[in-house]
Amino acid sequence: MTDSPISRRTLVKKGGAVAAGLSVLRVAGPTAAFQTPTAGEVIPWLDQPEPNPVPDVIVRQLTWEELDSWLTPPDQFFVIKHFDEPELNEADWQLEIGGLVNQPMTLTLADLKARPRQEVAFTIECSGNSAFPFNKGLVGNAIWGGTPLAPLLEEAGVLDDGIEVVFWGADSGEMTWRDEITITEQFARSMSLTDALSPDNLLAYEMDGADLPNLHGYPVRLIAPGWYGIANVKWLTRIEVLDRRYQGHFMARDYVTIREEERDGQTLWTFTSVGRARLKSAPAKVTRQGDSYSIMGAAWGAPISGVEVQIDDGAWQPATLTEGDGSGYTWVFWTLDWDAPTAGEHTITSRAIDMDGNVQPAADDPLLTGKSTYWESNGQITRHVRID
Ligand SMILES: Nc1nc2c(c(=O)[nH]1)N[C@H]1C(S)=C(S)[C@@H](COP(=O)(O)O)O[C@H]1N2
Ligand SMILES: [Mo]
Repeated sequence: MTDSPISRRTLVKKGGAVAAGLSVLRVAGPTAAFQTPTAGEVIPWLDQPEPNPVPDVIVRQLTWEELDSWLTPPDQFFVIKHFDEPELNEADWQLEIGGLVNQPMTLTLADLKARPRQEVAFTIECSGNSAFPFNKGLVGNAIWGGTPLAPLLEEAGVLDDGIEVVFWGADSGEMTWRDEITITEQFARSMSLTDALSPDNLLAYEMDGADLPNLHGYPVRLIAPGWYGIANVKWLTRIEVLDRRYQGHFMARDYVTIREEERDGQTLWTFTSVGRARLKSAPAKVTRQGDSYSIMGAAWGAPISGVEVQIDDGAWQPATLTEGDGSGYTWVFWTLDWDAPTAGEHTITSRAIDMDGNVQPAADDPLLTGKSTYWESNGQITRHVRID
């Protein structure tokens, strides 16, 4: 390290970037009644998640009542795995970049770590979250560290015909198509070349500063901020550029949203692959301190400008945003004081509003009721609580 003004400036700049990434900034005034949004005794929801019928797929979920840090502790971070859990090791692992590129590449973990390191705080949500009574907690927030994808694709030199980038994981499972063809398909998801070249996409090898835990994709996963969980391919082994759309199981068969829409009085069914995150919020918990009650929750899926809360059939009340980083990639925490609730059962519903003024849809919005698949269920969530 030298004392030259340039390196000092760089240091300050780096320090600032790290601080911005690691610390959470207040995006609104201080909360009125409590020092932290989580102080006090938690009153558990009456509508607890039902038993998980697919423990091999939904390995872990967030318990909303336990939410008290903006970064989700790894042991509370939800896990989804559709196939087996690969056990990759650094010595054998390598990443291939191929297909329609000038210069195919083979990279080791050391090669990736030798490249520029970048961090992004990103709240991942599974697009199936809150679609069923057993999956209320498929969302979590972490700081992901790795190397940006775009410069690697540029170095490999995508050929003119290349329009699509496929990301393959090491996990695979048996798939039968049209009752006739049974194959072992590797987990894969794709993106358009334009989307893949987003400067925020990372080949991530760290979660909150430590190696990726195995269940989160060790040694390397794609982190595509702003996309639903499914795009963030874990246990990544191969990236390939194609001259056509990729139609693997998780692009074209599963994680497809089917909607019934009206066009000029006619019914039209649309089929779209699950893509970018959607505006959403959830009440996390009700807490009590003496006679004072407070509701706290989270909002994510877009840059959040506000959250409103409805208690029973009352008016929508603006909540106070307490923590967030303003990036639009992470969740924002909110609180609302609940003055003198009456004894008995109550419902609590939240709705997020984004910077463009869009409001999270009600559960009975035609956009959601016209949907026959459960993916992308970003409707308002109502929780039930009893005050004694
Ligand atoms: N290789 C691979 N990547 C995957 C999956 C998977 O089953 N295999 N599941 C996807 C889904 S559906 C989600 S919601 C996220 C979940 O990420 P997490 O388990 O790290 O929370 O990973 C995605 N990436
Ligand atoms: Mo998912």
